[in-house]
Amino acid sequence: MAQLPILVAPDPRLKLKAKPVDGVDDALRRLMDDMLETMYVAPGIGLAAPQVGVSRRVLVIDIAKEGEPKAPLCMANPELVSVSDDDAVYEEGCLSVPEHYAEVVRPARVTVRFLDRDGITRELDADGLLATVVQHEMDHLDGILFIDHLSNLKRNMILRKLSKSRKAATDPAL
Ligand code: GNR
Ligand code: NI
Repeated sequence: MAQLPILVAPDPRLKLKAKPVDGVDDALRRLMDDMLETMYVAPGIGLAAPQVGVSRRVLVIDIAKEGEPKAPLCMANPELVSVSDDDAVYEEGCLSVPEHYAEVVRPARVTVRFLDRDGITRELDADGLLATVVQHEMDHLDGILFIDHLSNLKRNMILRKLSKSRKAATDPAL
């Protein structure tokens, strides 16, 4: 397995709409495994392929807490089959928006259909944190970040800080 570099906003590659995969082959399984390792090391509870520069509809999730057995979920070509009418609010963060957190409103429950690591079509009913993370990761596949759910003022404030800290890292004179 290998760790992959995670892109940080504002990076134009995070804004692209990712393409579906044709199916799950060994190369795609390797990508899923590398994404899981990258996510566990970060650490994070989800990761979408566009965050590692791969514009394909692939994501991984593990919301198991520290000390609990790992519970990795791999999804290719995920689609929302249904969403609840009622909403839930969670404080979200993103590995591509480091050190910024904000409350985001999303449907409280979703049903998602996807290809698993073996290429088998599955459906998953998610609520609570899992429902939020599934939607957060699926947003990445459409070039949407959690900050796109905030007011323009909050989003621009965060993006300005991120480009400043990138410039400072590239050129300490700034
Ligand atoms: O690690 C992550 N934590 C998190 C917390 C609340 C809502 C969503 C997330 S996903 C995030 C990892 C990430 O950036 N996935 O794209
Ligand atoms: Ni994210």
